[in-house]
This record gives sequence, C-alpha cells and structure tokens, in this order.
Amino acid sequence: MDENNLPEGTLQLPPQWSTLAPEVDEMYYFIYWVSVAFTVVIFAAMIYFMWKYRRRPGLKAKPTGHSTALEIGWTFAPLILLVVLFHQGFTGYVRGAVAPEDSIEVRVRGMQWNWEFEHRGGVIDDLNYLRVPVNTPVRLIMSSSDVLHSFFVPAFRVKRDVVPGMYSTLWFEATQETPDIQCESDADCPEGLWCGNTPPGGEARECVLPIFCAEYCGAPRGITASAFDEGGRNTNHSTMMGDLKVITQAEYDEFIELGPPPPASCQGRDDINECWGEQIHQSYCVACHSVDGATQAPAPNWKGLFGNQRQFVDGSSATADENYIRQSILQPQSQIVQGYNNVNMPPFRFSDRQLDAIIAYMRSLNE
Ligand code: HEC
Ligand SMILES: [Cu+2]
Repeated sequence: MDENNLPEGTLQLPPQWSTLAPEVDEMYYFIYWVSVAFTVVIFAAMIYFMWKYRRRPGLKAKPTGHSTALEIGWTFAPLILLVVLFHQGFTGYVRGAVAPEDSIEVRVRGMQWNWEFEHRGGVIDDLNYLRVPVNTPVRLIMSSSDVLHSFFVPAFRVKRDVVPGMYSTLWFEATQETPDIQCESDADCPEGLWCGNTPPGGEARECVLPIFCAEYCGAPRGITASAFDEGGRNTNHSTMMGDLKVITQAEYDEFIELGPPPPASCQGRDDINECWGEQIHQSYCVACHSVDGATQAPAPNWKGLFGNQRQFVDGSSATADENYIRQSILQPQSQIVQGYNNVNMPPFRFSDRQLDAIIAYMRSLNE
C-alpha cells in the first residue's frame, strides 16, 4: 500500500485490484522461481561436467553403467512438481471461469475500435467507459459486432477473447475504488492507473485503470496521426483503450437510476444542460447534424429546428416539441422528415437526463 492507500505493484506485475489477482500472482511467481532454480541448477551441472570430463592426454573415455534409482528419481521428481502445478492452475482456472451467483451483469460490445458497455435496465454508458461497484462480483457478457477482440484488464488479471457470433463471459470483483484524480498525462496518476481517454467533448481526463484490446483488431482511432500520442503512448494497433472506474455501491446505484452523470467540465455551470447537450452532439451527432443554421445535409440542421413544423414522407406533419425530439432520437424511423429518406439515422439509447440535455442544447441554438 502506498501513501494514498492504493495497492502497489511488484517487480514484474502491476498493482492487484481484484480478488483473483493475488492467487494469479502467487502462481506466476512460483512458476517463475521454479524455472529460475532449474535453469541455475542445470547450467551449473553442465559447466561442472564440461570441466570434470574435459579431454586430457592419456585418459580414455569409459562408458558409465545404468542407474535405475537415478532414472526413477529424475522421472518422478518433476512429475510430482507438475501435478502440483497442474492442480493449482486448474483449480484457479475454474474459480476464474465460474462467476459467483450474486454477480451483477454488464453487457460488453466490442466494435472497431470501441467498447460499449450496457448496464442493468439498458443503461448505456459513454463509449469506452466502464464503471463497476467495489466489492461486488461483476460478470461481463461480451460479444463482437465485427472482428475478433480481446478484453484485458491487467489490474484484475483477467483477459478473454471477444468473438463474433458468440458470447464469451468473464468475471471479477474489484477490491478498491479508483481515486478521483484529474490528469493530463500518465505521470499524474498513481502506479497502475493511466490518464484515461478524453471524455466526450470535454478536456478533463481522469486517472483510471486501463482496459486493453489484446488483439490486433486493426488500425486505431486516429490512424492518420503519428504512432505515438502526446503522452508517448503507442496508439498504433492494439490500443482499443477503455477506461475502468471502480466506484462505491451508492454511486453505482445512482448511475443505474439516472444514467451517466454530466461531464466534469459541465458540472457546476448554470448552463449545465446546454453544455452537456453540446458535448453529446460533438460525440455522437456532429457527423450528420450541423448546428450553423445552414447546412442541411446529410441530416436536418438543428438551429431553428425546435418549435418548427416538420413535414414527413408519409404526408403527415408535427411540431418539433420535446416529445417529438425525444422520439426522433429513440426511434428515428418512426417519422422520416421529407427529403431525408436516403440516410438512416441509427437509434440511440440515452437516459432521460441526457435527452433533456440534448433538447436544452437544441433550444439554446434558437436564441
Ligand atoms: C448517420 C447520420 C445521423 C446521425 C449520426 C444522427 N442523425 Fe439524427 N437524423 C439523421 C437523418 C438523416 C434525419 C432525418 C430523417 C429522419 O427523420 O429520421 C435525422 C433526424 C433527426 C431528428 C429529427 C429532425 C427533424 O428535422 O425533425 C432529430 C431530433 C435527430 N435526428 C437527433 C439526433 C441526435 C440527438 C443525434 C446524436 C445523438 C443524431 N440525430 C445523430 C441522421 C443522423
Ligand atoms: Cu479490438
């Protein structure tokens, strides 16, 4: 434990942040030291015999006899060691494979090159951001929408392939909350934590446990940029990075009830909803919807939209009020605006708070 009461790493392994980690590390170091011991003994014997049986003038080589005791010894000694190792490894594997009955479940979707996390009640978190409660077993049910991915959290000592066309599962129980620290680079964070992804539209990054995709699943976000980001971190191939935040049970319950909280950079502002809505627009909608009041392609401009009369391809019409906006986001295909039947808007799942924020932002565009 360091001065912040956070777990510390050992020589070769990062800090232990889950209930499974100590057992995995013990096993790792046991195998490691057994290998070191055998290497030393074998090399020492080899060098000694090379010296002892070197060629000397006048000495002729004599074949040695057969020793049954020696042969039984060097067969069974390693066998016993291997049985012990296998037993430890197998029981550990089973414990890691079967989630406890009282686990909470989180759906994970891997897609090039993002992780999406869906919690109880269909609550979808920000992309590449996973929140879990401390001291609670969590079971991930994972699938891929495109290629082979691999979900890897070194601090938890868990890794599992995420395969197209099937579900794979994985579980862990975090033993410690991650501290609330804002950062600009990895150097600002305690050992084992990284300075996470830039949150949607916001500048405030925070220290989190890294989630990796341990599979070469293609080019990363920002393929055109240099292979290294400002922090010197290689972003070139397998870095489909996610942020993992361990929070209290109370914070998690609030998240399930209300959805993701407003971004840190909007909190405390008078126009918190407008600010949040703008960030959602920047993260999810800007590719299609402009807000300059002019550009109408590939999707309707948001400036002047709120309160306006909308004409649909089926000939009906409606006023763009709160309910209409809400439905247009959750079920975009229910009413198609005239002139826009070529581009399909994907359905989004947002919390009520997020929908309120989008609507507040749209209204503010009209002022
Ligand atoms: C892939 C492009 C695309 C993305 C991304 C997209 N939209 Fe749309 N959106 C459209 C198109 C095309 C229409 C018009 C057709 C229709 O009504 O479905 C539309 C219509 C709408 C409407 C109704 C507009 C009107 O003129 O009446 C709203 C509201 C809306 N989108 C909100 C959003 C929000 C919020 C997001 C981001 C969270 C978003 N859209 C992301 C393409 C997109
Ligand atoms: Cu991947």
